[in-house]
Amino acid sequence: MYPKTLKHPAMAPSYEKIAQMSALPLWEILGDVVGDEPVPMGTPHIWPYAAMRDVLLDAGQRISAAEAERRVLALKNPALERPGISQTLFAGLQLVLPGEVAPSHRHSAGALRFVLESTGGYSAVEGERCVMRRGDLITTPSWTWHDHENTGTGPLIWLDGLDVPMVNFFGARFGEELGQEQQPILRPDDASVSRWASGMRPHDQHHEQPWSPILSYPYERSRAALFAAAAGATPNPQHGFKMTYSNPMDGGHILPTIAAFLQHLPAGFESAAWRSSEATVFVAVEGEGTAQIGDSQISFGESDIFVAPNWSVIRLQARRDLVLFSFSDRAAQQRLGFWREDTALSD
Ligand code: 1HN
Repeated sequence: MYPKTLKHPAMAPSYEKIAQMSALPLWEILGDVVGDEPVPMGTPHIWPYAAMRDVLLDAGQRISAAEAERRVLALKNPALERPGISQTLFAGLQLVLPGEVAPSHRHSAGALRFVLESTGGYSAVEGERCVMRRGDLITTPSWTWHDHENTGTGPLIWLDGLDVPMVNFFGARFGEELGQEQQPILRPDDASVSRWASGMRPHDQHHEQPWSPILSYPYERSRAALFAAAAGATPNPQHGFKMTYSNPMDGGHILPTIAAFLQHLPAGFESAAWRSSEATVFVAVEGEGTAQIGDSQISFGESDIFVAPNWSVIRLQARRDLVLFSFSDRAAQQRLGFWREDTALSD
């Protein structure tokens, strides 16, 4: 608990007594409690998709989606104790085989799904089926019922991103099973896209919750928006062309805790260095590149997943035309008022 070399050795005789009283002399540990700037938590790391997919498909032969409840391989940061990809975020790869259903439940943790492989299927959220195609982003806000079904002929695989570590940090974890495999469907497929995602909103519907009423951001639309914005524009030095998935009610993030982004780096683009107080999970949707994160050099291709811990310096390079999806805890940090970035780093 105390530093090896005490700052105030003259006080040492009283430290045993202070410890026995379940107290701490702040003057010895102030730097650990406040400090000048963040210390990155966890380590940069990459999970190559091909290898993860093999293990996941093997699990698919041995345990059913119903038995598993959720057939998910959690991506555990090698430098953290808890099963998170960062101190604040949970990430996992989930497999649902043809004909299988992951049964309906709900919980305090909010989630997003980024679809990596699909021949047909959907995630049902709060009475609505969100169709799953590669590159689609689907959200499951806190305490919304959700179940998943593969209606295709091949494996359905996606990246799960959840705010589980944040919910657990607060000790606010609740959960409930529906008791039936699938929830009743109340609206047409992708109703939230047609109702809320066209720059219009329904006159007679209110949406007071702190998340986006759009539950699905289809890749076709997101990619088209990204490339339209990039056409003829100058890339941002740190991010290339980058867009934020946004809440049409207020322009904020998709979830109160998790922000999501899609960015395009043209072949050959080398970004300037950047860091921010958020931890970010990246997945390459198209192309390949390299990332320098802190002291780690990472080479990635399609569907590979890698993490940048909070306050780690990030540089991205596109070997081929690159589309990167990412999610981070920026939404929570901005709501709480302490998110910061630093773009003035010298190379
Ligand atoms: C969960 O409910 C799902 O519903 C996926 O698909 C991953 C990881 C931790 C806790 C709950 C799902 C999860 C999860």
